[in-house]
Amino acid sequence: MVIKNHSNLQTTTASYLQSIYTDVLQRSPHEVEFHQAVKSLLDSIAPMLSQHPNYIKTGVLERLVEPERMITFRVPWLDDQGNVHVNRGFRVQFNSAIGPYKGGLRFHPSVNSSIMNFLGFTQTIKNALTGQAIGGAKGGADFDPKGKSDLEIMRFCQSYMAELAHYIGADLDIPAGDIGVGAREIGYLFGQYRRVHRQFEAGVFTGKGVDFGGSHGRTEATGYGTIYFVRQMLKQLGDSLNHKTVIVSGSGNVSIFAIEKAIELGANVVACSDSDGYIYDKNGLHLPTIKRLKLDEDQRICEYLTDHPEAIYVEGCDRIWGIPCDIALPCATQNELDEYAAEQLIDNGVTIVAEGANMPCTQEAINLFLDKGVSFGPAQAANAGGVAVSALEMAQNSARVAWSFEQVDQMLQKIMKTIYENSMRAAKDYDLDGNLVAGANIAGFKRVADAMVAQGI
Ligand code: NDP
Ligand code: 2IT
Repeated sequence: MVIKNHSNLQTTTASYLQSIYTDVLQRSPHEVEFHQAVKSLLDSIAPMLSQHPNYIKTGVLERLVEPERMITFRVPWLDDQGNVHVNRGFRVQFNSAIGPYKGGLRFHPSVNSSIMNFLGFTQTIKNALTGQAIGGAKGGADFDPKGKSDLEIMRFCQSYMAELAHYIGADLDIPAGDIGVGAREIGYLFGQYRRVHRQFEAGVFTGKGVDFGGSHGRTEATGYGTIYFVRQMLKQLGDSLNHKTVIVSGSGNVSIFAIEKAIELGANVVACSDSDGYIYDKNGLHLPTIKRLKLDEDQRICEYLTDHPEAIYVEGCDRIWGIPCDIALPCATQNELDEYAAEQLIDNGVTIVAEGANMPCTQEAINLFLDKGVSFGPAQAANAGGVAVSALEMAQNSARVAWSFEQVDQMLQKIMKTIYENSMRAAKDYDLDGNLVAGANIAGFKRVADAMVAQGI
């Protein structure tokens, strides 16, 4: 490849980064979530870049912000009444410099190319930060699983995978779950992949059932990992989760297992939500009820009050951040916690905010947390436990072995500690002590960038 001879090497790093950002805006004018994710990374690495002009000279950023490829396709399916529906399927294979493309699938009506690109870009940095050999990807469809029958979900998954099967593979691209895609969907998707390829290629998916190649602990990994990360943040402050008041948004995979581990470590988790509203139970949420409602019965969170009339239900999920707490964990979706919510949390004395979801805090909210000395754990570090255990699942599939839950959990704890330490160290190296946003972005970026430069790709 041609190494760019940047005439603007003499100009400031800031104007160089601005030119990268302007190009992204021009090339993908409507992709606001993607713009936000790119801007956050560029802002974070600015102090590091001015000390390492080689990254500018080799044009690595120009390459990093452009996905290697995006595949879009038609997903036709039949509902239970025999009506035809058509959704749009996506897979963005963002970066394969350090390993095969890796990242989840999201089924949600809001899915579009902006959401895919922001998630694929973030995944690239996150995966590098885990220290494992996984590149970045994301996929999904603008399909709404809410209210669909089991057979409709199965038909949709089969139609989606009939096309995607041609683009993935155990050494090429390995999908997993995300919003709207859990163990049931992974089962249907994997089954369809096997029909297309006529071989048992376990490593092509992670998050599989443990009876057909799944890893113990993958279901719990993201939520548990977030709490292990928070434990490190607290340790730095000479504190622990014991008796802390915690609020967690969402009530899906990440939220439920974050709640479970937080309770196990002595916290009082008082609130969680779904997209309709939130529940507040000041004496502590009863997790078995939430699990039954959300994992077994596909119910709305307001149903919690049927068994727990002492709790309160409030319509509108964003108002959850008005509840006083020590620790806030946004675990639902992007941009769910804005500047106003951050102000409320700070006024109520929050000390730690960690992102279980991807990009749940707006940039304005993050700036406020950092300015006011709130300890802030960014998504690419705090929720990396899910994909880290996915990589452990791939390792088990390659070796045709199965580790116990305890073995996987021990490895997860170690990985989260290392991610925390590496992020803190990277921040310190550039005089940004304690800024985990900068530290995580710098550490993740450096690994991918070095691999891209070394390979000339
Ligand atoms: P689930 O589908 O299991 O749960 C999502 C939860 O968030 C539900 O409670 C859902 O409520 C709520 N939610 C979704 N969209 C919205 C919205 N637009 N507004 C308000 N609430 C919403 O997904 P996961 O728990 O797997 O994912 C949650 C977040 O964590 C996502 O940002 C995902 O990218 C991220 N993540 C997931 C990982 C994983 O391993 N699963 C790994 C790392 C990050 P409702 O049911 O009403 O829609
Ligand atoms: O955002 C994420 O890290 C995930 N949805 C998990 C990806 C994976 O491949 O396990």
